[in-house]
Amino acid sequence: MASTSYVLQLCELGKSAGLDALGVASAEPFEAAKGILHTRKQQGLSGGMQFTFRNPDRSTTPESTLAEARTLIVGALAYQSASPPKQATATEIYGQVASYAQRDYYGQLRLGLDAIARQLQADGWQAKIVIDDNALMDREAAFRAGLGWYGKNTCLLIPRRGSQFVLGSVITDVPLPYSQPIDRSCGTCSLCQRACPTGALDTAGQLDARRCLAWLLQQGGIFPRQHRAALGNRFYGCDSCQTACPVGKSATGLRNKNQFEVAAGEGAISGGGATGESSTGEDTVLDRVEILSLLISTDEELLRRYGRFYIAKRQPRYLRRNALVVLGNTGNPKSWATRTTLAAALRDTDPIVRAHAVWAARRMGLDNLALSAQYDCDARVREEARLPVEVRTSAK
Ligand code: B12
Ligand code: SF4
Ligand code: SF4
Repeated sequence: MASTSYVLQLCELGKSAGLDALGVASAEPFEAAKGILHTRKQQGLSGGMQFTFRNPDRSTTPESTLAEARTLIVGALAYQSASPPKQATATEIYGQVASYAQRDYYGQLRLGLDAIARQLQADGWQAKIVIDDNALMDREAAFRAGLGWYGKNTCLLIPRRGSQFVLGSVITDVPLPYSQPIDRSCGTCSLCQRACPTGALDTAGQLDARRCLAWLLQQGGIFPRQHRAALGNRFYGCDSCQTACPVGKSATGLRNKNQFEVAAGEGAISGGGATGESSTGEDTVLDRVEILSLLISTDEELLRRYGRFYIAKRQPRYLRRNALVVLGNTGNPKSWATRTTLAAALRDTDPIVRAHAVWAARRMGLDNLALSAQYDCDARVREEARLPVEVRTSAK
């Protein structure tokens, strides 16, 4: 077995490359988590998601990624809280991008884990990095590596720092001493459950993906009608169950990466703090999207601008769909720019775009713009024209 000082040396490398917390765990299969994946699927709570649900054996068995796997070195990288939503004007309407997607945090995390993997390889060990990959349940790895505990928002909470972290692992064959999992719970707090706009979090700490806005924005097809109003101005991802969480909010500037406090995770062998911002070289901030300009953009432009997002089947129509729901919820019906853009979307060749444009128009009280939709050749568009829509109070 390699010594604790070797672990500390690896952690030091990760910290210097920007990681905020690190822990070490056994690469034994995650048997309990596998059972949970199967149960959630059977109960329908996975809402058609693939990800780790596609092949539960694989995503809970590190050996399926590296045959000789013995150890997981798990790293966490903090991301900044979302900037406050910018106010819509007559000509500009903004859709909010969730904090974790505003920059290429996964790229930064990869740099940190890569520093560790390269050292392991230089010392003759095998090492593979997995980040947000269907091959491994990242939160379960982080839990086992003592980085934090499961909150009722289902996220991995790091003590005193909260859940605004991305997680990833180096799977390796080196035998190392393991960190201890943290025995902690949320106690009587239930702020995240109450903050969820769609009631997607149950009291048993489970997430119902069929109601989770973060998933509904990524899923293909028609955006479920019953959750459109709750979407508000969210364009990609949802932060509500994390921003409601008090853990990590007490220390000043804790969520600001530049001032990030260096503090060791309790169960983890070593935690760390970034001394500066690492950069992947193409690290641009994308905290919000301008809805009207998105709606008049070409497919190529949309894929170029938002290509790092998870977009169902890589079809830009789903970016337009999400933008139209945001438009219905926040657009100004008196604005000429809004009406013109909406009129164009109502004539779009794509029925998914037309269907959501009908809803957006009606949500803003602009039924007159969408009258011809009742004769549309596509049943989904006709349905949007027929079913009742609650007109926004601010649009009346
Ligand atoms: C599928 C997925 C989603 C789905 C489903 C999320 C979910 N809760 O399952 C959707 C699209 C909704 C989603 C949303 C988000 N995601 Co996501 N997602 C994933 C992915 C790909 C797999 C997660 C998974 O396996 N889920 C399956 C379920 C069964 O797992 P679980 O909920 O973790 O289950 C455990 C707990 O429930 C616990 N448990 C069981 N019973 C009980 C009971 C109680 C009381 C408690 C407390 C716990 C508990 O044990 C279970 C098994 O380990 C991972 C990446 C990866 N490869 O791991 C990222 C990941 C989980 N997502 C991440 C992020 C950042 C998000 C968002 C914050 C993004 C956003 N702002 O929109 C939201 C958060 C929503 C939320 N509350 O979870 C991070 C989480 C980081 C963290 N600190 O936890 C991950 C790890 C990506 C990464 N590599 O950083 N995500
Ligand atoms: S991400 Fe949003 S919709 Fe999903 S559980 Fe959290 S608060 Fe609810
Ligand atoms: S808001 Fe409360 S219940 Fe939810 S994760 Fe945070 S501490 Fe736990």
